[in-house]
Amino acid sequence: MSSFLSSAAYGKDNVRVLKVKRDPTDPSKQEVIEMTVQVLLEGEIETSYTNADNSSIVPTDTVKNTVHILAKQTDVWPIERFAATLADHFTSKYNHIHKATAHIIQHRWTRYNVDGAPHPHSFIQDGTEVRIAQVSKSDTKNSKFHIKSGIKDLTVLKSTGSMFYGYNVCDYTTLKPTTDRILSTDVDASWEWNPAAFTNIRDVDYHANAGLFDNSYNAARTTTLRTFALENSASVQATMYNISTEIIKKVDLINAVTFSLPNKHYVNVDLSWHKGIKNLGKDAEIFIPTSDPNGLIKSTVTRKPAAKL
Ligand code: AZA
Repeated sequence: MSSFLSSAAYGKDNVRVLKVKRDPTDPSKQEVIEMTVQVLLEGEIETSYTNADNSSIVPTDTVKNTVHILAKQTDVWPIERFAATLADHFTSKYNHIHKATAHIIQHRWTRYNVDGAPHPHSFIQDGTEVRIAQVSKSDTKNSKFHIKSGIKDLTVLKSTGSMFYGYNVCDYTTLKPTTDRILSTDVDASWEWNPAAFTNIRDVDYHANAGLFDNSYNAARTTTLRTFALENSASVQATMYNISTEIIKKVDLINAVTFSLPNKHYVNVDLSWHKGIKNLGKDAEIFIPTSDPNGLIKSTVTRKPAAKL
């Protein structure tokens, strides 16, 4: 046969969990976390594909049960810790599973105020934005935890403070340059942690307890929103680069920042055909939101290794 199994992974996707944490001194005071979990396993599983031999398969149903049981038995805040717990579990428990990758989407539940005070156990889903963590762990000697964190589906728009001119012009170009346009995107940002700082699960716990993942998530989100608002953007490319370099500057243990941003066009419409209505340039008030096609701009900015002395 002239083909071979060159890659294989399997597991459970879309495992949904909500965990409630009660304040021991007042059980009506609670926190919640809602997650959608994916776990993929790799290792000596080849014959399950090539020989229909199921003996190496830890059933995906078992993977789902494990997510529920470890969610009950361990601390799942922040999601980087829970993803690391899952990846560590599968590579430790099964000798023939050599790599596990846990990907967690945390849905947004924000405590809300009632009569001016934060309610102890009522939350609002304020938007589609989610927080992401992905942890990969292999069982080879000295292998580290490879952790990625991120934000997805944070939708933003600014109605001025964005330009686009000076681009390549050729015989296919119809786009007009502008010094004032609407800029809108769904932020998809992720940052990769330096694996050298995460040699075992205790390192992950240590940094989680010290607030590293939560503080960095807040810093990345704030930096993204601040720069988006404050900068007079030359392009999506330039803005995402500036945000990425700022995040790398702020958090020492972040090695790389990746952005994938749709440029969701809002097209200024010419209404001059109707009684000479002025709606272009400085008179622009009416725009047509277009869902497609959209620009799609991606980048990864990586920390330069420190110079050797
Ligand atoms: N980047 C932008 O910010 N705006 C654009 C582009 C681009 O690459 N292309 N058209 N409009």
